This record gives sequence, C-alpha cells and structure tokens, in this order.
Amino acid sequence: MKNNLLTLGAGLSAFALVFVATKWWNAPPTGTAVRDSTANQPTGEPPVVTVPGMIWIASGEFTMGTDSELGWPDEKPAHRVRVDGFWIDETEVTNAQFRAFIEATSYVTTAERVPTVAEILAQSPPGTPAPPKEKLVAGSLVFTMTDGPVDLKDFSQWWSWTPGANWKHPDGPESNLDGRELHPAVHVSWDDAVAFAKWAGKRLPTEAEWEFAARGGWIDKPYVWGDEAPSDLRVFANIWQGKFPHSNTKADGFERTAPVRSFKPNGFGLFDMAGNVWEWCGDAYDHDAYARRVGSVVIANPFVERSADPRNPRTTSRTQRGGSFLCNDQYCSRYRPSARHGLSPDTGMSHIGFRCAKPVRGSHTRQSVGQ
Ligand SMILES: [Ca+2]
Ligand SMILES: [Ca+2]
Repeated sequence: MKNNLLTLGAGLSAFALVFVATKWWNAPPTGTAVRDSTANQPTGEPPVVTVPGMIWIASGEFTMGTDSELGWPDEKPAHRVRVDGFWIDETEVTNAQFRAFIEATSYVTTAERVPTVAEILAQSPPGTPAPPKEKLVAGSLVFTMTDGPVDLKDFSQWWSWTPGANWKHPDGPESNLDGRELHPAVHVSWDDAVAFAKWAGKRLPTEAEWEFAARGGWIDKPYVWGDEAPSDLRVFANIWQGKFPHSNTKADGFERTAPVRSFKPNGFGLFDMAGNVWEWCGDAYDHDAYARRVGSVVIANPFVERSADPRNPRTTSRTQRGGSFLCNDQYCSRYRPSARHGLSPDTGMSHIGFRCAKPVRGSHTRQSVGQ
C-alpha cells in the first residue's frame, strides 16, 4: 500500500510512520581512471537509429556491486555481470514530461488516491489496529528540515505525512510546479513509474543496466565521477552538504531537487546518476541477491523477480538506485553507483523519481503495475 517509508537507510510501513507521526500508534521499527576494457564496446549490430533524450549503452561486462568498506551488506560481494545493449534516458523524468503523460492518459498517481483500510492492514504488522476512516486521505511523505540535531533513527523527525502532497504539489497542497518544469518528478511510486514507461514505449531499467550505465565505463571507482569523495569544496552532484537533517550548506546550490542537467554528466553522458532523486528500477529488491550469485562466473542480464526485504516483508519491494538530495556521507552515502535500496511499489516521497530504459527489441524483464 502506498507510502511505505524508506528514507536514507530506515524502512517502515508508511502508515506505520504516519501512526508514529500522529502519536496514535507506535510500531517497532522493524586514482588514475581506468576504463573497463570490456565495457561499452559495441557487439553485434549497433543501433541504426537515435532515440531523442536517450543514450545508447552498448552491451558489455562489468563488475556489479562492491567489496569496498564504503558498501552496505546488500552491495556485496562484487561479481561479474553482462548486459545486452539498451537505451537509457539521459536524465531523470522531469515534471514537464510527467505532465505530458498525465494529460494524455488522465492517469491518477498513487499519492492522489485515497487508501483503503485493507491496503493499509495488508502491509502493517499483525495486530495493527485499523486506522479511523478520517485518517484515510490521499497524500505523501514530505521532507522537512529539523530545527536542530535529532536521533537519526527516528525518521518521523524529518518525514511528515502530508495530505494533498503529490507530484503536482511536491512540498504540500500549497506548493506547485511553477519554475520546476525541468526538475525531476517526485512523489512517484513504482506503479506510477511503470505506467509512465509503458505509455512512453519504454520500461524501467534493470538494476544491472542502471549500475552499468551509472559507472560510465569506469572500473573500481566508488563514485560515478571517479575516486574523490564529495565535500563542500568539491561538488559533483546534488546531495546534502552539512549536518543532516538540520543544517544544509547548499554548497551544490540546491536545498531540494535541482533541474536535471545541473551537474556534469558521467562517462556515458548521463546526468544525475548520483543524487538529485532516487530512481526506481524494474527489479524486485532482494537484500541478499548478490550473496545468492556467489559461484557464478558471469551472469547475463540478471533480473530479480522475488523480493526479500527485511524491512518490508509484506510487499514486493522494488529497487531504487542513485541516492538523492538528502544523502550525505554522514548518514548513508548512497549516491554511490553500487548502492541499493528497497521500497514498497506504492511509495512516493519528496526524493523519489525515475528514468526509463528501452531495449532494442522486446524486453527481458516483466513489469506490471500492482506486482
Ligand atoms: Ca543539495
Ligand atoms: Ca538520480
């Protein structure tokens, strides 16, 4: 059901968060750059057409995940993967692009729909009392900076269930998209992203495609731009500088989302593969997916169909990549290309967006709204 929460590392049913926030339920929280010689080398027939707004990523092999101490357990172990060639959007999907989809289809996003009691209880811990009907309103989780330092385990300090918040009103019902046409669309659920992709004749990238594309042809680099850790003095992407969640120096120029293309692209010409907004992938989220691949030499086009998410055991979690404007090294540093995160497919938040991919022919993944 909508709005399972995730934020920088913590995960909990969204309604659990709402309950916590409203105090009527307390849920237990559950160096020298080296090119990869095998990456992005054309094999077989190269594309004979161009796709506006997309970059062709030729098939190749790469090392997926990391064994670095920077990596979280779900990023390990590193292993070899091969992906077929594919197109991928140069940028995150913008508000202007998302508006065109809505106007053409009259699609109603998850955050604009009133949840049902059944939907809430299906994803709540056993024994959770049914919420009163007056609490069943359409909305989304909006980030608000705190007044001072807070317990970083208590995400309800900076996430607020906000009735009326959705892609058209990203900061709440009084906000709008004026001047944000080229910002990434946010409060977009996985279901919404899949619906957009189908309308556009595309699909979401697989995790393997996304990471292969994010690495831009480089190997053994912790960041999409190379080796150097970001700082107030060295800005590479729209992330969080300062002390999260109460002090943002905005050294990169942006407190919240930035227009796409505001920072240098990676080695493949892709923008914001680190930071700005999290990006949905097609795969289900399996925390132990890489551990299950030990023993394989090279895995071709991996795609996770069954989720195994300790934080969201009652739903098919879907994977997000790239981190957001809320990430910093003090908390999660999930703007690294190997970083992964799982969330319920009906969750949209202030820092969640997406981009699309497109295979040359057909699709080797299955993506259906409601999975
Ligand atoms: Ca920023
Ligand atoms: Ca991004």
